[in-house]
Amino acid sequence: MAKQLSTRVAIVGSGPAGLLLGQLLFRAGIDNLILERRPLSRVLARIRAGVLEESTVRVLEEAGVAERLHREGLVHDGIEISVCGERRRIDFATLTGKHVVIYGQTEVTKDLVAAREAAGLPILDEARDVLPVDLESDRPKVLFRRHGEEFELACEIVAGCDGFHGVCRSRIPAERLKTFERVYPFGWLGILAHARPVSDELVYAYSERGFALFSMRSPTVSRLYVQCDPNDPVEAWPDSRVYEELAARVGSDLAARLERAPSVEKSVTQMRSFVAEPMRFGRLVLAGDAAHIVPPTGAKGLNLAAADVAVLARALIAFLREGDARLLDRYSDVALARVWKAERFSWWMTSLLHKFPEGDPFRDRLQRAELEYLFQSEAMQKVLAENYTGLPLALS
Ligand code: FAS
Ligand code: PHB
Repeated sequence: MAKQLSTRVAIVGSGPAGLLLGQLLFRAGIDNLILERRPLSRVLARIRAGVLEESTVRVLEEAGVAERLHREGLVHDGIEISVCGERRRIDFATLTGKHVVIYGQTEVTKDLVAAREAAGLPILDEARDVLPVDLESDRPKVLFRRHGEEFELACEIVAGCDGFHGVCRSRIPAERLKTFERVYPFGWLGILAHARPVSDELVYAYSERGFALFSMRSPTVSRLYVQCDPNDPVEAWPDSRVYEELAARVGSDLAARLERAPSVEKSVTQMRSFVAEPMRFGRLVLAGDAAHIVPPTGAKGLNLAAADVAVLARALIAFLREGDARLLDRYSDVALARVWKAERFSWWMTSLLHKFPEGDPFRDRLQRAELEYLFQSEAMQKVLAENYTGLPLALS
């Protein structure tokens, strides 16, 4: 016999989307419970995104978890684009009056988990065989197993924040779900190293050998990426090869500043664009990577998750506190309007900066022309700057 539990919002997944939603609902006095498949220690150890839009910082402030972010985050007013060694700075402050904050997703997750634990709120990690059911009724449930026990969690809303490989999206009947996908013919090999960044700001580099990104987590920790074959095992990329390619893909002045410190983390990230529509089915709502994926070139993944949650939290608070379903009924449309603009920008940045496999000379010439146009046109630089720093967040 399954053990009976109940809450108002069952949140599946304790990544940034699930944790942020849980925190915003808690601060609005709405009972919620988070189910997480992995041990919490695994969740806290993940190295993922590094760039926060101002609107994401605002949402984290609203959640009451931005104090360390303001203390330790690095405010950046621009990035540099390098094309075969020649660089052009994209000046966010001048072009948009906005900036971004460099603060690792790992730290955002730690801050959200710390806030949840301080409030004495549960994260049921190592939850297995999670299965949302009765989603078209007004009393959905989530079945799961944990530490050998069977559970039945009664709720009013199931929030699918369980990422691209989660279970929630699959609980929408195929005939009610439309998906859109583009898989890229390359991946990113990323390393983390205790080494001073080569530049004060991020450098995105196009070269005939492939893309490279020089990012950071602090003035003494570099986060570095090189375009690689999507099927490359990390073993194919010893540090010596990573640093050789990083140096070869950017101008000699930056290459000379590359401190070749041993990597403390190394992983290959696949590159895909993906959207599932709608982001709601009955009492199930999707947020974050559960509903959409972007290639990380535009630094949008984490920021899109935060934007979904900013809208969803408002919709659930109105619905569960005042019985007002209007924003909940509009949630999918409002979220997807932003998602598709971020999908476009992420696809554009990826297509602009990566070396595509041979075979399409016309495409290659268009790419070089677009890079040249970006370097020459302030209008084009403004388009990049306003998308990179984040479009205005529509909450209804
Ligand atoms: P997440 O995937 O972070 O969280 C989902 C959670 O649900 C996980 O903890 C998972 O264990 C859990 N879960 C899954 N199935 C479950 C189930 N059945 N039951 C219970 N729990 C379940 N974005 C950038 O902007 N820049 C980057 O550089 C970048 N790098 C990335 C590298 C990698 C390897 C990956 C996978 C993603 C990267 N992203 C990057 C995107 C990433 O930051 C996501 O956008 C962000 O984690 C989205 O957060 P969530 O939607 O919470 O999903
Ligand atoms: C990172 O620092 O991990 C990072 C920064 C910018 C990106 C992608 C990843 O576009």
